[in-house]
Amino acid sequence: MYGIKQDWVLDKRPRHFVLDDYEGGAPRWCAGCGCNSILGAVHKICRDEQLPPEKTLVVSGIGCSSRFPHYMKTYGFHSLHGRPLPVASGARSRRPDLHMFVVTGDGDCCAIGTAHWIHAIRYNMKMTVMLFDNNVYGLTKKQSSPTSKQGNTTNTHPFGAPLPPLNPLSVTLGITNASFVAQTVDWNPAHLYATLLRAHRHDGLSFVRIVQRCPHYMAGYWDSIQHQPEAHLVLRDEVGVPVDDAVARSYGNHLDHDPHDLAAAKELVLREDVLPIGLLYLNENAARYDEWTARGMGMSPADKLAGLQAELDRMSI
Ligand SMILES: Cc1ncc(C[n+]2csc(CCOP(=O)(O)OP(=O)(O)O)c2C)c(N)n1
Repeated sequence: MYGIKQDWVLDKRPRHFVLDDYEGGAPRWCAGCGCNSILGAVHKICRDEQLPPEKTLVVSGIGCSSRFPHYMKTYGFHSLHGRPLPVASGARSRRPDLHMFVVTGDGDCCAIGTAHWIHAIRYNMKMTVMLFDNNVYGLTKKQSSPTSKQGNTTNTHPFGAPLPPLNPLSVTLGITNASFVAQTVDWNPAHLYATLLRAHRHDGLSFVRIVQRCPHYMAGYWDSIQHQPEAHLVLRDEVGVPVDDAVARSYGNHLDHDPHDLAAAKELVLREDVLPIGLLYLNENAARYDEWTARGMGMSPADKLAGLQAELDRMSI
């Protein structure tokens, strides 16, 4: 006899994900590119948080860094230059069930995507936004980006970038309704992992600037920080990025910083003597636009139609 047996039960086995469940194609980034360590951290976070791959979405713009979704075995959207945030906001507005990561370069976010960056921060929809800040346009072969240091030579400014750089953290901290702003570096895997994990667990939009090496076009550019432990200032607080022994041993400069203090955060990000790493700012009470956009999602088609009809009736003369 054909058909499903009456006493048939669905055997739902508990699922356990390993790194292989998140690792997509082999990365084509240069050896030593900071993108590689960030990818490793995100793979580990997915595994440690046991995020179902089919419920995880990585959205990127265009750039070397934005190849990221190809190296994830999750859903991915390699969008347009400067547009990962509107794409991610659109997805989030109707998909509260997804785990979402956004990858954006300093050209992608701080030049062509600036308007979207400002509004996405204000929308505060739940997603982890990673700014891969290598201070250069990598994919298009070494043009100045808005975050390039003054005097840095590039193909667009062979005699040195003429303007002082835009500070992506000061900008973000200046945007209404910002809720989570952090900084880390690609060369310390323990701090990178802890920062991104803390960001992922935040209920709202977490913005993490990752200081990132581009060994091909910017060889040695970050050496004065990377190879000098005292050039890092590790921020500590109970609700901040946890500092484990490995990080504590690597860097001697520590500061107790209350991330709820916006004025202190704004001062910290302007410091040029040290690079503050950890959670700079946190506002757990910031309004969430995705809670508003998801309203009515449970409505039946009949209820939606009835609501529409009622509105149309209101307009009848
Ligand atoms: C609308 C549009 N303008 C310009 C480009 C060319 N373009 C592609 S990537 C890029 C800059 C990439 O730099 P960044 O965002 O810093 O990423 P990286 O490659 O350094 O990771 C530019 C200008 C494009 N693809 N689309």
